Amino acid sequence: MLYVMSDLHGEYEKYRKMLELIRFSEADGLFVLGDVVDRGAQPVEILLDMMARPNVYPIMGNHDAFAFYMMQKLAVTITQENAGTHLATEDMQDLIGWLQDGGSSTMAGFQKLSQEQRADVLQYLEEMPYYETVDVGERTYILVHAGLANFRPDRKLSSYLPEELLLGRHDPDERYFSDPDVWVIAGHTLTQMISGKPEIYRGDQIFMIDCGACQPGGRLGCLCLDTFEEFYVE
Ligand SMILES: [Mn+2]
Repeated sequence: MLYVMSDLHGEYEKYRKMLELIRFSEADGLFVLGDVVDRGAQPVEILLDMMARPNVYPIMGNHDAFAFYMMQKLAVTITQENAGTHLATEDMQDLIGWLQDGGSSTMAGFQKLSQEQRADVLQYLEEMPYYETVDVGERTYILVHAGLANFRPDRKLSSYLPEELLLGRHDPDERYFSDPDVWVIAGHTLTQMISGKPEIYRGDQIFMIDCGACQPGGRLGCLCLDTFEEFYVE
């Protein structure tokens, strides 16, 4: 079976419970549509678990991209020579912004790692693709963190800029592709903002799956692309 979930945001316990709930095995596959890190308590634990599973496929989210950017800076070894200067003023402002946007759990988790683990985590983040496509049955799914901003039917997927895929809101009520078998699956926008409910939102050839795992009243949602069964962890 092939599954999708998104916006885990450090909710390691919910992620583990979900893997149990769907009885995730080596025969299955799971796409995680970004925003693994920040906000919740254990983002780095989730990353390490995903890294150890060859059948979990990450896609970059805006929080993952920014954490990668910041952690690269924080991974610099501080010496007497660079101690006063290795974080420039604008980096310091970025750091404060990141911490205010939930980055402290990611930063704390990263700093507990060995040098070797840090290098592995940075490489894993760096190699996250900005989108994937996958065929299940008759359908082709485009998997992306936020959506396809500035969509045009003739635009190649490879022409979208990172910020269009990571931050661009995808109108969940607009139909994008004339081919009825091409569907988009995205996270990033809370389904509570769309339907008022922490449930996977099924639009016209689109699924929105961020049910707010780290939000009050939210849940972690997971969709099986073979059966369309929905799973939730409170
Ligand atoms: Mn996001």
